[in-house]
Amino acid sequence: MVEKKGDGKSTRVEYLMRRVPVEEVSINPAVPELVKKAERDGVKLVWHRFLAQQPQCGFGLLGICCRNCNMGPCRIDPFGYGPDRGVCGATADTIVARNLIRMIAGGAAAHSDHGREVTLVFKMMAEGKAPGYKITDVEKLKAVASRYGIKVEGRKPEEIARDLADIILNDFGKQDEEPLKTTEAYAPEVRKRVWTRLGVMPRSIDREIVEIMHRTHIGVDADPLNLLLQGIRAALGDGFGGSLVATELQDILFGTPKPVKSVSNLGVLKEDTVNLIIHGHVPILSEKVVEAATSKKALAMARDVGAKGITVAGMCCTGNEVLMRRGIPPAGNFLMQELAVATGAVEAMVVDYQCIMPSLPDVAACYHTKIITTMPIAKIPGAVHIEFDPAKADEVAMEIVRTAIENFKNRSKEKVMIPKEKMELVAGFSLEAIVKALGGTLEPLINALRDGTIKGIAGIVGCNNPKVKHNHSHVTIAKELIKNDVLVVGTGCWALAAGMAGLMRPEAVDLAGDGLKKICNALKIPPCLHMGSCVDCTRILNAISALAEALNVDTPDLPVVGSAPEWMSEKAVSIGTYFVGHGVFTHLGTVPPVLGSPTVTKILTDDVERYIGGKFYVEPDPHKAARTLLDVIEEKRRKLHWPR
Ligand code: SF4
Ligand code: MSK
Repeated sequence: MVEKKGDGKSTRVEYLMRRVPVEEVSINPAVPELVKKAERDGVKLVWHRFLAQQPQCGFGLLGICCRNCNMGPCRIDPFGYGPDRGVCGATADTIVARNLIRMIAGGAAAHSDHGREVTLVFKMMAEGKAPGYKITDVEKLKAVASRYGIKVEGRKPEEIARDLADIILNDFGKQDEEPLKTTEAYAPEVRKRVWTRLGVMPRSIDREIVEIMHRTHIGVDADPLNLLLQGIRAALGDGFGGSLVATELQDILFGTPKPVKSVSNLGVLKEDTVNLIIHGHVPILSEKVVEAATSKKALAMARDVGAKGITVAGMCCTGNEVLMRRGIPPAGNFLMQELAVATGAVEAMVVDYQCIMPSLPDVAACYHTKIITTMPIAKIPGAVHIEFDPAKADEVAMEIVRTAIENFKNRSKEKVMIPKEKMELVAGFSLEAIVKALGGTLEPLINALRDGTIKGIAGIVGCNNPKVKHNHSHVTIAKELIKNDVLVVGTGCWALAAGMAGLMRPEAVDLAGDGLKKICNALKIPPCLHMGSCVDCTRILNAISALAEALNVDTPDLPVVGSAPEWMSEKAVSIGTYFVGHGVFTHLGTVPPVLGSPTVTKILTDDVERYIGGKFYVEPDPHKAARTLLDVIEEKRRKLHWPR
């Protein structure tokens, strides 16, 4: 990274940075401000490392390298002058399809392991073995249990919870050919028939992931279509068994989100308080950290060290979880995690798992911040490890908060620079909250869609990626869609981007078309709705399924589109695939590594629509992408004979 360039003065990275003006890395003014500060402090960030990787491997970008066995690694020449097969005989089609579904396996594994962890804690709670947890939303517990056919009348909530946990846990490792109980409980009947006909109905969450690893081993499945179908099956297993289960049980444990006001961006950090950031994905520990940090005991400890209080701020999807349920202000999304440390004002960043940059301890070494890992499956060299134990959640949370408070004295005032940017937002639009805002039924939304007051619904999700300007595509696409009367709902780092850009304030209705503005004003909602974290993408799917059932159509018939404008993670590949599995036209704003196989590219962006109703569409230009999404919505409305 610090390799010398020819002139002997500047490093390669500095040379490259000169080609990309810092002002252009993000639409968020707090970002370039802190990138410059980090550079002054001698800190390297994700953008520097991205530039140091240039040019990135062309074979990797096209998906045509394979190292699935030790006869390789093998590469296919995309220009036809070199090898057209790997040593074993695998073609570009086979290699690309195998690589892609291994990404799905990775994403499905991450989501579903999150779902498993929540279910295990939920079960411990129901058995009285996790005293720090309780059932917060009994009504939701009963509603969810009833879907699975569990008797709820006349029973204690803990008894119902035990039965629910057992059924859900069984879905992870069962060995029969029957569909997941969660798919049975939640998927529309028409979709179930489509998936059964195609042979993509998930049988067991773990099994579909294992089967991907088996099929992509040297010398097993070489048929690209057959491989991709298994990718869809694993993604559907993730959607139902992993993500949806995580969402539902988290709601039961911590409360189903309802609209809540907060503020976002790095300006939520404060100079005179202990600043503690919670980052990652699973709210099991972070909920407890918030409780501990807001306790009188913690406040007294903070005052003892000279702080005015404790500011807890969120990052990435753990941030979304505690924002939705507790109004905890999010400091930023994926690309901003190192910048939060570079403010020099963060006493501790507590991480659980997923989307946590291993570079955090390196950045923290320039300041006083303690990076605290908490999960046995996610340790980082250079971090402090305080292990989560569900049986002692309150004690662990207090130890973390104490560690942050004790670190306040080590803060160096000269190194502190907190950007002033912050933005008000309203979050917490679970499906239940949306239905409540609509007056208890989806009917008003259906009527508005049918008569064209709202033209359609777009679910925008996914990450940040240094390949594109931070938050630019997220915000551009959302603005274009609301301007054209499309209600935008979304999750993950998109939700944080939209919040920081002011699209989740009631005032954002001024950016909406007349029809959408009318509905938003009547319901007192912003035109972009925060539906939660990455696993909460299933809230969007539940909404789509409910609309389709109410209208007596299949999900692909609805004027609904999906978009992941700045995606980067394997989880996003799995999410995109289960959206397509639900028949949703799904836009990807960064190019997936599939172009090395025209066959696989055509299956994903064309053929698959004939079988399943949805397909992928790849377009890095956010304006063009928004235009196409609007065209798709218009075409769907035309087919439904709805006014356009
Ligand atoms: Fe090469 Fe085939 Fe081994 Fe892949 S599986 S590394 S293509 S020999
Ligand atoms: S945090 S998976 S960068 S959305 Fe869910 Fe953001 Fe993507 Fe992680």
